[in-house]
Amino acid sequence: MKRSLLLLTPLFLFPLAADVIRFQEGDLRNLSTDTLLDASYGMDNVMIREDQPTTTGNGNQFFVGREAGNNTLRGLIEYDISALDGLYSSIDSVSLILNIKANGSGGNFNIGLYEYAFPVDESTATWNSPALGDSTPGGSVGTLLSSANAPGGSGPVDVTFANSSAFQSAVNSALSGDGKLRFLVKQDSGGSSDFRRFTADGDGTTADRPELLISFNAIPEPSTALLLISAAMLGFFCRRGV
Ligand SMILES: [Ca+2]
Ligand SMILES: [Ca+2]
Repeated sequence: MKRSLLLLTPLFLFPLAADVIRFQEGDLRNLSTDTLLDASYGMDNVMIREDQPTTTGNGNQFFVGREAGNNTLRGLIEYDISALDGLYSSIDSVSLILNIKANGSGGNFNIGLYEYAFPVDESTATWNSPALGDSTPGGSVGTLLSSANAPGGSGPVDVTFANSSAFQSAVNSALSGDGKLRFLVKQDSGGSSDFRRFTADGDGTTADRPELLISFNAIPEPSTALLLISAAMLGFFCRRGV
């Protein structure tokens, strides 16, 4: 074995554990160490609705689905994930958890989490003008990142949009771009009067607000790297019988 390969062996034998950061309005946190990183972290989360096309639905809930009259209800979300800059070497997995704690309408149906390519401003977004540069009523729907079943009935219940390769790609694109990860949330099955009431980032209970979880492989600390290299060198010399 070449010496350079032998030196690297311990890095593969003992991969560093992934860290998890949770992005949530009012609570940016390293979950692996339970360290609060920013208590004033802000995200954008807003409802746009077809029956009120010029109204900004920036409250404590956002509805997704369709209401009586077949009017569509959607959510827009934007997270700034640039806190990962300088911390991560690669993205391990990503998921989004939305909470329901109030009755919606109808039985189970599927909800899609889609990539959204325009800057979300929760204080101005409307059905007719969802974002700067996007003049498509209801928002331009991007790549499907993840799907979830939204159960009928009352909450509280969490709806999880699980990891996918497209979801991870969106995270990597955001990190190599402006650091913003943006979603459009919409109904993908069900009837014309089925909708869910999701807890929005404006809710009074921080823990119920939308949570973005990103698991990442950290850049090794210099001391850790030094330790691994020392261990590798020790192994090398032991094998040589020096
Ligand atoms: Ca906000
Ligand atoms: Ca909001």
